[in-house]
Amino acid sequence: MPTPLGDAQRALLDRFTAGELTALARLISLVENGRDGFEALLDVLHPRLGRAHRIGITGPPGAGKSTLTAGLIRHYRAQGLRGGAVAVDPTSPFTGGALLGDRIRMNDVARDPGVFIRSMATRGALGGLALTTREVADVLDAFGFERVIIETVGVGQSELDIAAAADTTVVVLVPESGDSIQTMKAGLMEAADVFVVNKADRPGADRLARELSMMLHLRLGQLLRNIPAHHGVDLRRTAAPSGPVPAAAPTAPSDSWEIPVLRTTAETGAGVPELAALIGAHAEWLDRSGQRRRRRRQRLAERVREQVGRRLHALAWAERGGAAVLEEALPALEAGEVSPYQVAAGIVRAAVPE
Ligand SMILES: Nc1nc2c(ncn2[C@@H]2O[C@H](COP(=O)(O)OP(=O)(O)O)[C@@H](O)[C@H]2O)c(=O)[nH]1
Ligand SMILES: [Mg+2]
Repeated sequence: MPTPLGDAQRALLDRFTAGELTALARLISLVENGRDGFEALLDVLHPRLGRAHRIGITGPPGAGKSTLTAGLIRHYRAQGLRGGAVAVDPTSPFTGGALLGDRIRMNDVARDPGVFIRSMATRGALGGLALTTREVADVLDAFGFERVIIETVGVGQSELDIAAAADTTVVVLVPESGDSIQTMKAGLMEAADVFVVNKADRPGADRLARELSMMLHLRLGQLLRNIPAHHGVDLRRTAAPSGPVPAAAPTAPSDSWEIPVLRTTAETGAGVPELAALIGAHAEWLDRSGQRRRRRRQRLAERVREQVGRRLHALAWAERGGAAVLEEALPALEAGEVSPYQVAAGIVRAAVPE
């Protein structure tokens, strides 16, 4: 069991429950920095999770992810929904950071109590940045935000992991990335529930959108060929040019989600309502198809695995003196008197006595 809450933590939780934004900010900092008792706080918050729809926004740096995030939050606010966002992007933090442009765009939404925006510190996350980001998203969910946006730069595996933890993942590309479509990381393709071609005001946006649609169409066709025919219908035959269905128009089985491609100009807000509508349609599909339950179940199991890893790590290194054991063993290691495996086994034994 996590340690029980202390008085200060209980007081913080009361203010959090009352909807105080300063308490939310404080709690997020505790989680972000892995301060004493943060696991106990997350434990108490857990029953309050599950109301928010989580939206992952990922793509190359400068694609307009933050601009889109701000646009979506504005759109949700106009609908009376509250929106929280957490961004993992060391190159352009939401606040206090390098990009003046970001600050200006976020400022007008940042004064609103129904909005909370946070850039993640990318150092010192206990158990990894991806896990900590998901926990911050949990805190926003528990606070009562109906929409939680997680913005990440789609460059590395850990960023993709973050995006994959969302209910709906939006992959944002720009015309400049058109040439790289062939070489685009498979992971980024696989992660997408919705594709956005942003900066549609620039030349090449239409072409990129067409290429993406074509690629998705091809992939859908391939997918269908690998699905065994059901209800006596041979999908191969109906999809063939000579069949009753006109040329190359594979349609997905009725319970699958066809990944849409949308053009936006985030700077002017053009396409933002359409993006919100697509996210809403995907949310409905998640419910209808049972996918939301499946994804949440996987996420819960994954969280347990990650937390076990984090606890064992903390036990071995901080709480049962693993670092000191290693330090002490270094001369013997160097002299070849013990192997790294023997030292490691000793540290693990001290952490988890049999
Ligand atoms: N021309 C054009 N520029 C845009 C558009 N959306 C965003 N930008 C600009 O692109 C730059 C990067 O935007 P930002 O939202 O910070 O991108 P991020 O790094 O993906 O979060 C900023 O200077 C924006 O003003 C758009 O639709 N058209
Ligand atoms: Mg950004």
